[in-house]
Amino acid sequence: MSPETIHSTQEGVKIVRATSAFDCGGRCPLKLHVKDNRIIRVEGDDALEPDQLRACQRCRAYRQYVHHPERLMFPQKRVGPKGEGKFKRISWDEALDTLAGELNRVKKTYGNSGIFLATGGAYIASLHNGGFAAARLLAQFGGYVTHYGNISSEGAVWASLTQYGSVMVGHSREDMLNSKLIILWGWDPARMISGTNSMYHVIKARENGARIIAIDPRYHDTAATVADEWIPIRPGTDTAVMVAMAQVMIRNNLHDQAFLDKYTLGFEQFTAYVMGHEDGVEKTPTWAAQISGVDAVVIERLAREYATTKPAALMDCQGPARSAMGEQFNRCAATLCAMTGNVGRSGGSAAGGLMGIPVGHMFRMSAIPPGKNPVELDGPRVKGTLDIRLRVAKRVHINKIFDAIVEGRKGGYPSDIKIMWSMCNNYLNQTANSNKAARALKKLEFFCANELFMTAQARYADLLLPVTSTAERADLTRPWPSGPYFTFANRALEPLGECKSDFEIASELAERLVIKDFNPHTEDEWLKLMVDLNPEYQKHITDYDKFRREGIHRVEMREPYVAFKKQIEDPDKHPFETPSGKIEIYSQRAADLDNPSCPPIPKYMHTPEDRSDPLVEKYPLQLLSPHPKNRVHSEMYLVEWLQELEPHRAWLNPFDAHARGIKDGDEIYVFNDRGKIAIGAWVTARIMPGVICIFEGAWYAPDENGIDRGGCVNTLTKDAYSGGGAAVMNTCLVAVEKA
Ligand SMILES: Nc1nc2c(c(=O)[nH]1)N[C@H]1C(S)=C(S)[C@@H](COP(=O)(O)OP(=O)(O)OC[C@H]3O[C@@H](n4cnc5c(=O)[nH]c(N)nc54)[C@H](O)[C@@H]3O)O[C@H]1N2
Ligand SMILES: Nc1nc2c(c(=O)[nH]1)N[C@H]1C(S)=C(S)[C@@H](COP(=O)(O)OP(=O)(O)OC[C@H]3O[C@@H](n4cnc5c(=O)[nH]c(N)nc54)[C@H](O)[C@@H]3O)O[C@H]1N2
Ligand SMILES: [Mo]
Repeated sequence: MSPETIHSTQEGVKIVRATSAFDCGGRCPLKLHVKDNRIIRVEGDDALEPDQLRACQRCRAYRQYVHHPERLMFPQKRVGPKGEGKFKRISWDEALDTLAGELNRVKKTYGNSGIFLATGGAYIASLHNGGFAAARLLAQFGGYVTHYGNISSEGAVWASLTQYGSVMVGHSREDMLNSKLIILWGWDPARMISGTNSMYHVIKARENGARIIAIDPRYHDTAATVADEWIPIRPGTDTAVMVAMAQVMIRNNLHDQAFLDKYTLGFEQFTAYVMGHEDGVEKTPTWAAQISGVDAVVIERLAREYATTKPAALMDCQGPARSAMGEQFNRCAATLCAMTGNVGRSGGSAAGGLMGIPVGHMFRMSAIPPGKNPVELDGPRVKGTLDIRLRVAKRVHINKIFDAIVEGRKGGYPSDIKIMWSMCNNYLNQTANSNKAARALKKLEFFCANELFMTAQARYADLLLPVTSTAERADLTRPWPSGPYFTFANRALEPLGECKSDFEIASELAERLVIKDFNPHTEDEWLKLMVDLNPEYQKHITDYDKFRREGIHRVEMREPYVAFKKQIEDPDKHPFETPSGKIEIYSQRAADLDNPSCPPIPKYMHTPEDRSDPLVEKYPLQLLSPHPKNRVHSEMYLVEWLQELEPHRAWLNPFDAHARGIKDGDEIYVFNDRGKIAIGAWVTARIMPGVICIFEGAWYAPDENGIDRGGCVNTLTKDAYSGGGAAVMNTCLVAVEKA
C-alpha cells in the first residue's frame, strides 16, 4: 500500500486522501474510501474549527459522479449526422491515428492556424495535464489558434489591473471578523463558494456583530441565511447606485479626503463627473433611483452607513461584471473603497471583484510552460484592450469562439478554423448563443472532444476520447482564491474502463506526430518536479512526502492577509503597480484606448439590452444566469442526488407570473431573437419584478422545432463582450409565455 493510503478497519477497504478538482473556487480535502476500485464513501476534512475546510453537497456526491453509469468508457467515432449523438466504439489505436491524421491533414492543407484548441475552466489541477498538455503538444506541432479573455472575470481583472495594477485584491476570509459592515454586492458565497471557507467566515462575522447587507436582484441563499437587509436592484445598474453613493459622500463631506490625496490619482475628474460638472447631470440618489429601481432614500442611507461605519467590507463579485459594462461595476466599487479609506485596512476591502490572496492562489502555481505558439509569434496586438491585458491578435475572444468558426477571416477573425480539439470545457453550452455554437460545430471539418460524459457539446463530435476523473490520477490540485493552503489529490482508483488522462492522450499522440521527449517522466516524477520548480510551493512545502501523504499543506498566518497593506503603510517604499504608483481612479492607460465604452474614470452608461433599449417592448424581462448550487456549470448535470436537490426552473416574480397567467410549476417558454427554451417556472418573491433567473449549466437539447428542451440559458444569451473584455451573459432581454 502506498504511503498516502490509510488502512481502514474494514476488510479490503483503503482510504485515500484526495480532493476534487472542480472549478467552483473551493478545494476541499476528501478522504475517499475505496473497495474493489470503487469509491464507497466520501469523508470530509477532519481538521477542527476554524481550520476545517468543509465540503459541500457536490463533493458529497463525488462518488455518484465518478461512477456514473453514463461515464464514457471507450473511444468512439460518429456514425450518424453531426449533433445527433450516434457513435460507434473504436480502439484507441484507431482513435489516435484518426486524430493525428486530421491534425496532419489540416496542417498540410491550411496551415496550423486552421487548428483551434479549446481548453476550459474544468479540472483545476496541475499544469502538466488537461488543456496544458495539449497546448504544449500543439506548440511543438507548429502552433494553433486559441481564445483570449477569462469568461469568469475579465471585467474584474480589467478593473483591478486598471485601478491597482494587481489582481491580488482580496483579504483572507477570516479578516471579515474585523468588519463592522459587510456589503454583499452580487456575492452569494453560500452557493458559489469563492474559497471553501468563505461562507463559514461570513457567518462568523455576523455572529461577531457585523451588519450584513445584500444588494442583488435575487434574495439569494447567503442573504436568506445572514443578511440584515436585502436591497433588490435592477441588473446592470449597480454602477449608477455607486456613483450616487459617491455623490452623497461628496455633498456631505463624508469621504476620506486625506486618504484620497495620499494614495489616489484622479478623484477630481471623478468628482466632476459625479457632481455633473462634466455633463450637466448631477448623479443624485434620485437620478440613480430611476435607473436602478432602488429608492433614493435607501441609496442615501446606504451611502451614509458605508461612509461612516469603519471598517467596512464592500464585497463586489464577478456576476454583475459579466455584463455589457462589467468593468465599470468593479472599478466603481474600488473607487468607493478608496473614498472611504477601506483599502489596505483590516476589516475593510479593496473590492475589484477577484477576492484572491497570493498564498496558495491557483494563478501562482504554474509550472510547465507550454512553450511558444508559432502561430502567435510576432502577431499584432488586439486593439482596444488595456496595455497590460494586450493579447495577440491571432486569438479569438472567449465569447466569440463559435462566431469565429462561422465567420472566419471574412468576419475579421485571424484565421479560418477547420478543426477543433476540445477538453475541459462544454463551450457550446457555456459560452453565449448555443444555437450559433451548434451551427459552428456542424460546420467544422473535424471535431474531437476529450470528455467524461456525452455532453451537449460532445454530441457534435466526430471523435470522442474518454478521460479519467480526478479520482483516477494523482495531481496537484489548486484552490482559488481564498487560500491559504495547498492540496494534493492522491490517486484513489485505477482508470475506469479504457479512460486515459488528457496528458496520456497527448503523450500517445506525440509519438504519432513524431514529437520527441514529450513525456519523459512518470506521474510521480512530474508532480515532484512541479513542486520543486515552483517558487510558490518552494516557499511553503518543505516536506514533499508529508504534503503528499496528508493531501494538504495549511499555511499558518500570523495575521489575516490584507490586500495592499504594504502600499498603505509605506507608500514610498511600496507604490501600487500602476504607472503612477497610485490607485488610479483616473487611468491614463484607459484614456489612451480612446474607447467611449471604457472611459478613464468609472461611469454608468446605458448599453444594448438594458432597460433603456427599445427592444424592451418586445422582450420586457432582464435575464440573469448565475452559477448553479447543484452543479459546477454543466458538470455533474447527470448526478441524481444533485438533480433532486434543486430542480432546474426559472425564477419568476409573482407580479410577472400573474400578468402572464403563469402558475408555480407551469411549463413556460423563455425566448428572444437568439432562441427559445422550455423550462418549469418557480414563482417566487425571492426575485424582483422585471427580472428572471435561470441558472447556467443545464444541457442544451434542441427539439425538431429548435426549442431547447434542456433549458440551457445560453440559448438566449448574447455572444458579445464589453469594452474591457467581459463576457456579457447577464445583459440579456427575454420574453416569457406559458407553454
Ligand atoms: N449564462 C452564463 N454562462 C456562463 C456563466 C454565467 O455566469 N452565465 N459563467 C461562465 C463561467 S464563469 C465559466 S468558468 C464557464 C465554464 O465553462 P466550461 O469550462 O465549459 O464549463 P463546464 O460545464 O465546467 O465544462 C467542463 C467540461 O469539462 C469536462 N471535464 C472535467 N474534467 C475534465 C478533464 O480532466 N479532462 C477533460 N478533457 N474534460 C474534463 C466536464 O465533463 C465538462 O463537460 O461557463 C460560463 N458560462
Ligand atoms: N456551486 C457552484 N459554485 C461555483 C460555480 C458553479 O458553477 N457552481 N462556478 C465557479 C466559477 S467558475 C465562477 S467564475 C464563480 C462565479 O461567481 P459569481 O460571478 O459571483 O457568480 P454568479 O452566480 O454569476 O453571480 C453572483 C451573484 O450576482 C448576482 N447578479 C447578477 N447580475 C447582477 C447585477 O447586475 N447586479 C447585482 N447586484 N447582482 C447581480 C446574481 O444574482 C448572483 O447572486 O463561481 C464559482 N463557484
Ligand atoms: Mo468561472
